[in-house]
Amino acid sequence: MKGQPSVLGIVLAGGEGKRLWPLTADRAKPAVPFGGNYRLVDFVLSNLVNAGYVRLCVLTQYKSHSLDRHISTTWRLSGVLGDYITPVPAQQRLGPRWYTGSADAIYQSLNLVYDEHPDHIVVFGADHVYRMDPAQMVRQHIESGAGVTVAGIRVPRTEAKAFGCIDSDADGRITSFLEKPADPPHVPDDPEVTFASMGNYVFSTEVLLDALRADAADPDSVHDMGGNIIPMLVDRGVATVYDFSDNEVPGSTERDHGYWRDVGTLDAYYDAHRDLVSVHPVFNLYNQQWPIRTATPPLPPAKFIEGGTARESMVGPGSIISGGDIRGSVVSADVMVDDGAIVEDSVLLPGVRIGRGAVVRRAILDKNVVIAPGARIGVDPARDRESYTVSSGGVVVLGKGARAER
Ligand code: ADQ
Repeated sequence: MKGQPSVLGIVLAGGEGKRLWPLTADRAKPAVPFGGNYRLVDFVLSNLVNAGYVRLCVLTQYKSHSLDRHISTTWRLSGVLGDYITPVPAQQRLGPRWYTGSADAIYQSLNLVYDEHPDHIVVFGADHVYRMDPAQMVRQHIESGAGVTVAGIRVPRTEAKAFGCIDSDADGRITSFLEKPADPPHVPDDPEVTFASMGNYVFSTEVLLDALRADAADPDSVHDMGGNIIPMLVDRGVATVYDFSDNEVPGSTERDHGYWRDVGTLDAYYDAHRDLVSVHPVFNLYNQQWPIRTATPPLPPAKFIEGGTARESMVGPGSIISGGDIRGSVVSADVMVDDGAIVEDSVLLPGVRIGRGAVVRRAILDKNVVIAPGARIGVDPARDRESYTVSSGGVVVLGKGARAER
C-alpha cells in the first residue's frame, strides 16, 4: 500500500526431499500432503498471505507438476490490486542448465525482482510446518537497517547438524554462521541447545542483488543460500538475527507459540502429525485468527456407520468409517475403513482403502494405497522391512498406490 515499503516474496520450493522418499517419489517436497487437508507449501503461503504479502513467486524445479497445479488452482488471486501468487518453473534463462542450488534459483529468476523493483525481498523455504507473522520480522529488518535478517529458533543441539547454526552479539548482529556443521555450537546459557536458522530471510533488495552477483562469479561456490549467501553477508557484517520466539501470532496458544517443525525426514513428518491429534494439540490447526489456508475437495462430511469409531484422530471429508476403529491418526479426505479394521497412530493420505479386518499401526500410507482385507502393517517388523520402506524410527511407509496383501 501507499507509503509502505514494498515487499516481494520469493518462496524456495525446488527441493527434492530425498529423505522423505517414497513420499517424494512423484512430487516435490513442498507438495507433500500434510495434516489431512494441506500440502506443505500451504503453511508458508498462509503465513505470508495472512501478513498481507500478496506478491509472491514460488520457485519450483523438481517434479513440480502437482506443486504447480496446487499453487495455480488453490492460491489463484484476482489480481485487481496487483496481487499474485505464481509458480515459477526453472526456465534456463541464463543458459542451458537447471538450478545448481537455492541461490542460483533466485539468481536465474532475477527478472522477477527487476519487474517488481521492491524495497525488500522476503525469501522463505517451503518445507516447514509452522505459524509465523513475517511482517514482524520485516519490521525488525527495516528498523535495524540490516542487509539481511535471518529467522532463528532454539533447537536441541542433537538435531542441529541439519541446520545453519547462528552465533550473534547482544545487538543481534550475526557473528558466525555455520551451515550444517558436524559439531554444532551451543547457546551460551545451555549446552544442549543450538540457535538454528529457519531458512527464512528478509533482504534489502540491493544487498541481495549484490550478493547473488558476487556468488555467481565465484567458481568455488555451490550457490546455496545457507551455504554461501548468508555466510558472505555475515562476513560483511550486515546480517542480523530475528528471534522467532518473539513472534506473536494472533490466536496462538501457550502450547503452540513458537511451534516450527522441519519435516524433512519421514520420522519428523510422522511426529509432526502426532502433534496435531493430541487432546490439546501441540500445533493448533483450529486457530481461525491465523488460518492455514488451502482448498478442500467438494466432498460431504466424514461418515461413521456400523459402529465405526475414531478417537484422538482427525478424519477428512468424504471418508467413510464402517465398523473400523481409528485411534491417534490423521485420516485425509476420501478414505474408506472397512468393518473390523484397526488404524492406530497412523497417517493416511487421500484415497486410502483399508479392507475388512486389516490392521495398520505406526504407518504412513500415501495416496490411494490399498490394504487388502486381513493384511497387517506395523505388526511384524521383519515382514514390513522386506516389503516396505521403514524409517529409522520404525514407521512403515507405503508409497502412492501401493497394495498390501494379507
Ligand atoms: P535445507 O533445507 O537443507 O537448509 P535446501 O535443501 O537448500 O536447504 O532447501 C531450502 C529451501 O530451498 C527449501 O524450501 C527447498 O525446497 C528449496 N530449494 C532447494 N534447492 C532448490 C532449488 N534448486 N531451486 C529452488 N528451490 C530450492 C536450509 C538452510 C539452513 C536452515 C534450514 C532450515 O540452508 O541454514 O537451517 O534450511 O530448515
